[in-house]
Amino acid sequence: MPRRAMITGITGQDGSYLAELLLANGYEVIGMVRRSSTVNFERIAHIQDQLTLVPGDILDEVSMIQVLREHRPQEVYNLAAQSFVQTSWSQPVLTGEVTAMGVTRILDAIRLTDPEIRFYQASSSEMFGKVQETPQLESTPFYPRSPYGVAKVYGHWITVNYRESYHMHASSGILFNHESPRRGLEFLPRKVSHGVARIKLGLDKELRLGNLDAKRDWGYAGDYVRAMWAMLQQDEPQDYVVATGETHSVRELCEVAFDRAGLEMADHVVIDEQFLRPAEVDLLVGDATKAREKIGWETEMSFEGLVQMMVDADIDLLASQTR
Ligand code: NDP
Ligand code: GDR
Repeated sequence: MPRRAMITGITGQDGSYLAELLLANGYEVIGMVRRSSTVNFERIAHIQDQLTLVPGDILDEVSMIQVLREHRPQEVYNLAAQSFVQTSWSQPVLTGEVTAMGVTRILDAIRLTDPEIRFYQASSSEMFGKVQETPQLESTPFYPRSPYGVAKVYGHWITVNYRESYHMHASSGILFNHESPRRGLEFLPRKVSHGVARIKLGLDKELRLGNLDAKRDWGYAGDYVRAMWAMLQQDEPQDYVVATGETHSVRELCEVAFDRAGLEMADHVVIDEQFLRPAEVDLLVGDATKAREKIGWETEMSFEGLVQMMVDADIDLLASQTR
């Protein structure tokens, strides 16, 4: 019998890469999708015929109990979230309902239907926020700096709590920023790769950005979903930091991207206050020693390679759309 996994957030960046990985590993993949007035399956269109997509919402526990009862997965990956940090200030309550309380709802749905299910929670380096030590690892205290970060801290601790209260196989992956050509257009690296491509093709002249000095540990989403799967294959549930161990500023990322397209960053980047945040996370850099040693996780993509791949992909995409 093939193993069965259920993914919440399958229509997102990570959901699409994780679904590909699980299919390649011989899984039957159940994707929970929320109702919307227009279909948004772009990221999974190429594998849709191999997936079972079922309706459900992380805001609605009954819908998840229903899905779990009907499809009986052995593994559940909770990727659903309001995941854009900036939006979490304008929609703090929604962010809390989805990104924090949503985790309790799915954990409880699992507890009620089949507590043997192995559970993955998509925790985030945003929980470290105003960092208390550098680099950040599993034992680093949290100090979130946005409603999103606060919600993720809740999601993280409720996962730990269900593990300790009910002996569930629940693990939390503290993932640092990871990107790809499938990243949403509002996130910085994709905004830059897409903006550079538009300028290259003569569709735009400028790219409006916020804080160029923030530093992040950026990796490739395709590498990071391997860590999610590996965590659920361990005998013991645990929490792991997943990161490259390198940090770069927004400015450096822009330089690599503009350079790839043969353009000068200084000619096109404009600072626009609307993209500054009420509280910033200045520096993130992770120490993934535990993930390397315990689950054998390695990153394969370099920072430059990632940014260049995203710029190339956006130039190809826009060129094909304008032809
Ligand atoms: P995306 O924003 O690309 O995807 C989020 C997914 O959540 C989408 O499929 C979205 O569905 C779904 N979703 C949102 N609200 C609900 C809801 N009420 N019910 C059910 N599904 C919902 O995020 P990523 O793929 O980048 O990230 C995946 C997870 O990992 C998120 O939890 C994120 O917070 C976390 N994370 C991401 C990192 C990164 O760098 N990418 C780093 C650390 C953590 P729809 O398509 O319908 O909007
Ligand atoms: P982040 O990602 O907030 O780290 O959260 P994002 O790419 O949005 O921002 C990275 C950094 O770039 C700075 N920045 C800008 N950001 C955006 N989006 N737009 C701009 O114009 C801009 N200018 C500068 C930001 O201030 C920030 O410092 C991502 C999300 O995927 C979360 O869900 C995830 O948990 C964390 O990564 C780890």
